[in-house]
Amino acid sequence: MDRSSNMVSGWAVLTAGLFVGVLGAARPQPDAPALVSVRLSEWKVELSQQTIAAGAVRFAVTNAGSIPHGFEVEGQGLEKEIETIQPGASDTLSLSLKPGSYEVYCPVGADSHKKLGMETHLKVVGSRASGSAGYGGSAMGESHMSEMSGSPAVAEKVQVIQVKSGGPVIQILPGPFPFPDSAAPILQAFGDEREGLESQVKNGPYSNNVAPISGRFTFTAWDKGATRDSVEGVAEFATQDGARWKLVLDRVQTKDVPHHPRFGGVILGLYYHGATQVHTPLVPTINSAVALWAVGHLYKNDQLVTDNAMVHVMLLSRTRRDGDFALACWDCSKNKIEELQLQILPGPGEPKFDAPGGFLFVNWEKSSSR
Ligand SMILES: [Cu+2]
Repeated sequence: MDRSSNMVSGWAVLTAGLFVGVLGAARPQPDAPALVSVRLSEWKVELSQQTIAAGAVRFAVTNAGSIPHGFEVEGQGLEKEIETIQPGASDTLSLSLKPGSYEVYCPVGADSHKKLGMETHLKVVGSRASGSAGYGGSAMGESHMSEMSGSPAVAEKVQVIQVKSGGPVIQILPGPFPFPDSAAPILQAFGDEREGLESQVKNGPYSNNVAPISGRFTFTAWDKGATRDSVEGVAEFATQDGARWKLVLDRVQTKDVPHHPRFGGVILGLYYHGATQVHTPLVPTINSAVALWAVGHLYKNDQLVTDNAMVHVMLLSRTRRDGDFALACWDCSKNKIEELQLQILPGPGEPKFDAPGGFLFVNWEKSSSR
């Protein structure tokens, strides 16, 4: 009797195993948790399966990226996350999930990682008997969707922005960053990049020390995704010492640095800096209509200074108040997007510019785009 019941249950397990095997779910026994492997990287969350059966589930989460990431499951009244995972490390999260749709994402940086694409969905279906037909259908739906989002037709959708400077023009001079205490805990997470950044706390380019100047800047930027972004534009301004500078944008910079991804050179619509852990926290938390990294030709009083000027441009939510143009907020992300920033540094190995701090940093406070 014992033997026959073992045979029956053994057969049942084998049958169930075959059954779910066909469906692609890793559930060797009805009560064993479903296992979902999760791979985190910049900037996506990949699941080994997008649909699982209701009940116990175990997420085995690996951070395959180069900066710390987190993992959160949210939906059907549930919201569970695990502690931040360092690059190369793994962790697990065990949950019991009811049927329904769940959002699965990286919560790091007040959702900045999520907005950059670290978000996907998990569908939890009811009992296997009733869910089997829908299971295959939805799994196909999901894979079809992911194919579509990676297809060349979608990737080649070109976004372009034209930006024109306007409003008061200020030159930003070296000085202390006014929110060092807010930036300090974020800097902790920056690893190797932290040391260089900490020197900017005291004398960084992002200060309240500003001088009114004059000038203009117009450019066009094309965001074609991870590659083939491009820029075109010219800035001309006279600094507080009377020197006349001209910058001609040449091409985008594409090299990613772990905490400083460049998104192919141009990115339209980005929530970053400050508390987000994306790019230096020695800039307040902002929203940008466009951010770009480029190489340009720089002239001073009509003489070529360099063909390798390192340029960072943003059209961002206002960070400074009218009047003295002091930095007005640590979280400036809700302010109107009309501040145009131009930062120019010497190329690698080149001498500092003949300007205060050796860099050029100019803001146009009421700029526009189309
Ligand atoms: Cu993340």
